[in-house]
Amino acid sequence: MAVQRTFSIIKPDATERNLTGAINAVIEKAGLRIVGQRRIQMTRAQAERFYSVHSARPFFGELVDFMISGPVVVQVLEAEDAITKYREVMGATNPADAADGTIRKLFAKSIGENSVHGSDSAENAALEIAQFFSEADLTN
Ligand code: RTP
Ligand code: MG
Repeated sequence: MAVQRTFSIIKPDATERNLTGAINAVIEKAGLRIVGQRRIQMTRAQAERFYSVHSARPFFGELVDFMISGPVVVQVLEAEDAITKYREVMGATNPADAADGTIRKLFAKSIGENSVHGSDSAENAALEIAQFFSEADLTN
């Protein structure tokens, strides 16, 4: 597997509790390099576009409201097999199901307020990175 990039968001429940550094420590310890990072307040339009795949789900409105409830940190992570590796480091969507040592087990509050996002495929990683970063913002 070649070196790959994935897109990550540190969500509002985590920025609110000053957990950016603690989460980045877990990310870097796992061998993922943070090659781009920015703290932003997402607009409703940005959050709706970002999670448009879930627009028909019952939790969509709640999810968008949550994602704009405070600042987020958008980031690009690079490693060999980064997409799968970061999904493992994040842990299961519901922290009650997440393995010990994962970010969601350590920090998530609930299935909705679960501290981080990570891309689920190479195609989505490319689309998500392009929504928030230009190539010139990224350096390893
Ligand atoms: P993400 O996209 O944020 O990395 O999370 P994921 O792949 O583990 O989970 P996904 O199924 O894509 O869901 C996206 C986000 O929606 C919220 N959610 N709430 N209330 C609920 O039942 C529910 N289910 C999902 C979570 O914030 C989840 O991360
Ligand atoms: Mg997802």
